[in-house]
Amino acid sequence: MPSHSVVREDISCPEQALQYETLFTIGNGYVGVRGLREEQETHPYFDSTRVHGLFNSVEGDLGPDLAPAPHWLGLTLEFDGHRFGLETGRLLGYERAPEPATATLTRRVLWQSPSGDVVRLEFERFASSADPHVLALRVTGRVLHGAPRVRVCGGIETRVTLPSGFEHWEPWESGSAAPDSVWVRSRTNQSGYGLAMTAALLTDLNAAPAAEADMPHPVVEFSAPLVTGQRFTVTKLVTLYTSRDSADPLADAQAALARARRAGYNALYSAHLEHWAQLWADSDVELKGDPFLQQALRFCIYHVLIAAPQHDDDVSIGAKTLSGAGYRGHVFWDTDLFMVPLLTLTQPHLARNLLMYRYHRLPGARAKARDNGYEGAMFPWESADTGSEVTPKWTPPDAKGKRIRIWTGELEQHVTSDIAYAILQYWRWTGDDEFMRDHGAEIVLDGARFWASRVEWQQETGRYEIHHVIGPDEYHEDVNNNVFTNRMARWHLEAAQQVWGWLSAQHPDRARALAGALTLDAAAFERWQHVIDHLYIPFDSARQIHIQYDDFFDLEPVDVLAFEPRVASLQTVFGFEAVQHLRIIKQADVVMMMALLGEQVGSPAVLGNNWDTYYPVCDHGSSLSPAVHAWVAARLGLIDLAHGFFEHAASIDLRDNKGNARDGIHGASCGGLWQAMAFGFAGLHLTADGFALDPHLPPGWERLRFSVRYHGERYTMTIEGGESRIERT
Ligand code: IFM
Repeated sequence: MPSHSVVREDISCPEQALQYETLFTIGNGYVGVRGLREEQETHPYFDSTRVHGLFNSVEGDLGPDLAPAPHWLGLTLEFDGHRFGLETGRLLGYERAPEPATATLTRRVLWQSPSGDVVRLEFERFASSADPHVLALRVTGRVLHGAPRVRVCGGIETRVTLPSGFEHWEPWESGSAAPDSVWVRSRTNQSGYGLAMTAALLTDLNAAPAAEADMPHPVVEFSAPLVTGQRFTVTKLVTLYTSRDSADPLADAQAALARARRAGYNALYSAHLEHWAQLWADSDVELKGDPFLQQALRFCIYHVLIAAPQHDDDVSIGAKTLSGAGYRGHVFWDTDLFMVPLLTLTQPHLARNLLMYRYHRLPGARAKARDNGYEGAMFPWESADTGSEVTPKWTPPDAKGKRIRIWTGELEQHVTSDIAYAILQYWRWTGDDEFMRDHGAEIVLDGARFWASRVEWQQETGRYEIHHVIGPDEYHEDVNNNVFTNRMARWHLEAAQQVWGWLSAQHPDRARALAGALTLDAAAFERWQHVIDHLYIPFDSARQIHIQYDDFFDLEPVDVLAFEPRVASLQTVFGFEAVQHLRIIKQADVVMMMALLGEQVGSPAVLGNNWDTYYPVCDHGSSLSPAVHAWVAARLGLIDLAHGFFEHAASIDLRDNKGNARDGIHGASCGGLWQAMAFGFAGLHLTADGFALDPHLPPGWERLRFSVRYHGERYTMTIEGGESRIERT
C-alpha cells in the first residue's frame, strides 16, 4: 500500500501543537487517541484518549461531555540521567507523520543528550483495529555514540481533564498484577460508566521492571546499561474495557493484556495491518493529477474510518469524531448526512451501526416530540447517550462574562428528516430490506408522524407552514418557512409513503404491528397526503428562485466577497447580533437542499438561479459548507468554482483554515469531501435499475478511481481521459 501521508509535523511552530495532536489522532472505532508526544509532561488538559459512549454530566456544566479516558501514551526515556525531550539536548533529526494507510503514527528522532550521547529513536503507535481493546506503542532505539545507561518509565496518567475543567471520574483505584504492569479503574461520577485500563512495559533489554501502583500515576520503570551500536526496543501494551462492553472491565482488560503479551507486538500489528488493508480495499480513492487533493481525500476517509464504531450499534460519531473536545462528543446531522453516506457506499456494515444508534434513541425522540406537543419522533439537534436533547442552552461565558443563548436545541428541527434521508439512501444502495423492515421503517414512519403534527395550517392562505425554526443557516434564528426544513419535511412524508407501501406489501405482519404501535390509519395517511399537497415551499415565481425563508430578502445586503481574504467568519466580524439582520448565510442551506434533492428541487434554470443567488452570500462560517458547494457546483458544471470549494474543504483541518482544528477533526467536512468527489465530480447517482456516473473532472485530474458497494457487490469506477468505466471487482 503506498503511503497516504499528507502532513508532517513542523516543530518550529509550537502554537500549532494542538492542531497536530488532532491531525495525528489514531483510532479504531472504539477509542480515539490524540497525537500527544510520549515524553510530554505538561499539557493544557491531557485529554488524549476518548472512548465512544462514555457521556457524563457534571453539575454546573453546560451538558453531558464525553469523559476523557486516562492518558496512556506517557513514556519517559532518560540517558545517563538526561531526559529525552524536544527541549533538552540537541535535535539532530526529527520527523513525525501519521500514516492513514496503516492507521499508525510514527516518529523518527535523532537526539544528542546534553552529555553527548547520540541515540536514534523510532516511535510507532496504533490502536488495534483487529482487537479494539488493545493499544500499542513501541520505541526502537539505537545508540550511535556513547554508552549511556537508559532508564525507562511509563504508566497510566489518571489526572485527565477537559478544557472545561470539570472532573468526570470517581477517585481512581490502581494496582499491579505483575512487576511490569499496572492497572487503574474508576467510574464516571454521574452516569456511572466503569472503565478499566492496564499497561505493561516490555523490553528486550536485560532489565528488571518494577511497578509502582501509586495514584494518581501508576508506573512501571526499569533501567539497563547500553553500549555503542546497541539496538533495543521498549513496548507499551495497553488494554481498555468499559462497563458498556463488559460486566467486569478490569478482569477483561487483564485477560486482554495477557492475550496481547502472548501474541506480541509484531503479531498484534500484523493483524491490525490486515484489517486496514481490507478497509482501504473498499474505501480508497485514487486521484491522479493533484497530490494534495489525493492525500487530503485519504486523510479525510481515514478520519471517518477510525471514528466509525465497528462492533457497537449503540454509539455514534460526534461532530469532532473522537479526536478532540469540540462539541463535547455530541452527535449532530453531521453524522447522518455527511459521514454516513461515505460508509453506506463503502463500508455498509459501519453505516448500519450508525443508523441503529438512531433506532435505539427512538424513545428519546418520542419524548422530545411529546414534550413539545407533537406526535411521533422528533430527534434532538444534539444527541449523546440517552437520546434526549443535549444542546447546551448557553455558550460558556466570554472574557467579559457574556453568554449567548443557543436556540438550536429548540429550533433546529430538520435533523429528523436528515436521519430519514440517510436511511433511505442506505436502503437504496445496500438493498438491506431486513434493516428497513425491522428498524429503518419505524424511524421513517414515526418521523413522518412528527412532521404531520408539526406543520401549521394557515386558514388565509390554505396551506401548511412551519414557523419558528432554524435552518442549516444558523445565522438567522427563529425564522418561518425555512425552505430546506419545509422541503425536506415534504420529502420525508413522501419517503414515508413509499416505505409504508413497500412494508405493507412485502411484510404485512410488521406493517400491522407498526400501524398499531404508531396509530397509522387511514386518517393519518390522508393527513400525510394533504400536507404533501399543501406544504408551503417558499418560491419567488417572478425570479424563479427558492426563498431561503420568509423575509430573507428584507435583510440588509452585504458584499461578502469584499471581505476576502479572511479566516474569521463574518459572524465574528459583525458580531452575533448584527449578523442576524444581514443577508449573509452561514452555510449551504438552499444549496444543501439542491445537493440532497437535485432535480427534484426544480428545473435546471431554477437550480442555476438558486446557485447564483445564494452562493455569493455564503460565509462558509461552518466547515460543512465548502464541500457541499463543491458537490453542487460540480453538478451544475461550474468546475472551476467546484474545484476551489473542494480545495477549501480539503484544507479545513490540514491547513486549519477555520482556526479551530485543535478542537478536533471536522468529521462532516471529511465525509462531505468524499461526497463532493463521488456525487459531485464523478456524478455518481442511483437510477431505476442501479447506478451510473456523469463525470465532470477538473482539468489536471488525470484519473479518478474509487469503489462502492451496491446491493452487496463491490464495483470500481474509473474515470480517465474523458471516459468512464464501472467494473465489478
Ligand atoms: O452541525 C453543525 C452545524 O450545521 C453548524 N454548526 C456546527 C455543527 C456541528 O458541526
